[in-house]
Amino acid sequence: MSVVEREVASPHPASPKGMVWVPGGSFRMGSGDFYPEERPVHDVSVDGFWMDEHLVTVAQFRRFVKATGHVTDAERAPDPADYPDADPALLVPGSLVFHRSAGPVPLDDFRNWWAWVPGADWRHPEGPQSTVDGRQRHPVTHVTYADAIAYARWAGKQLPTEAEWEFAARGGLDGATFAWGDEFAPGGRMMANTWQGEFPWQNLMLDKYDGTSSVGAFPVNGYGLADMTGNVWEWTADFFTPNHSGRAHRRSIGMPRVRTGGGHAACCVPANPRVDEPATSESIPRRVIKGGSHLCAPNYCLRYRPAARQGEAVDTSTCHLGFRCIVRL
Ligand SMILES: [Ca+2]
Repeated sequence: MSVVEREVASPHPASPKGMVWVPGGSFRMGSGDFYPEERPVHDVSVDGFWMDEHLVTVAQFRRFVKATGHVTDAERAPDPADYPDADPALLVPGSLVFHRSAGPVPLDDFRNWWAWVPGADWRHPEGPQSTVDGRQRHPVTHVTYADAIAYARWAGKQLPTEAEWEFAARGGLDGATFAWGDEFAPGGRMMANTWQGEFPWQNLMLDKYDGTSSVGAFPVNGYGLADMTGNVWEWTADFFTPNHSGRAHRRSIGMPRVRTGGGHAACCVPANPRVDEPATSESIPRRVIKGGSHLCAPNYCLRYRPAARQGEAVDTSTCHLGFRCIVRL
């Protein structure tokens, strides 16, 4: 028996449309080489599942809205009862939009590049005067966690857990820094839509894209998944934890798998872990987002890696956050 057990083929002959089979297996989740929230590296196993081969696009989200009449959170005025400390004048429909600064700015204050823009939503990503014309195959943005869940339910799908997402992003390259290996731009080839240059003012666009890009504009990973790195961050179903060491709110679905291969002593690997309780200290819970975005730059946010993770408040929508879905057996 090998240390990494994998079902190499789908148990079903026909793929759901637009989805690829991600075989189950064990992997090393997290990284000890970058940010503290990614530590410690630990063994995890996940069962196989189907995953959208690309991010949910503007066109796909439009079909969902047409079918259901769904109104996104960004298109609705926040309820003052939920935000007792907020200026009522600011409780209008809107979303967070990135603005490039004119020059270098202190990186410890995100207000130097993020602005709350009334009228920004998935149809108007930069504000009310903007449109998604010509961007139908770009990932939908300005969606909250609830919006992503609503879409997934309509599609008969789910959002991935963090472990499922990270396993999928690694594409079979267990322990690699990036989804395609250990080198950022192998042979000079850009592998994802990130930010090259000094964030947040100098975007060199070596990858040719300022802002979002059409899904699938960059090479797919080992499982055939596009844009698991960069373009936009992706919602996952897990609540955020400051790192991987806490087990208080973490549970596994199914029996732990016993590893006996490789001459190592047998040990137990958590199967299908998920964090399904929020931190009690958060008035608005945060969920894990993965993958990094077109705004991730080495000088500020080297998070265009499978192990990278951030917490995002569930009521937040931005111009660099979207999602994709999975289907479990
Ligand atoms: Ca870019």
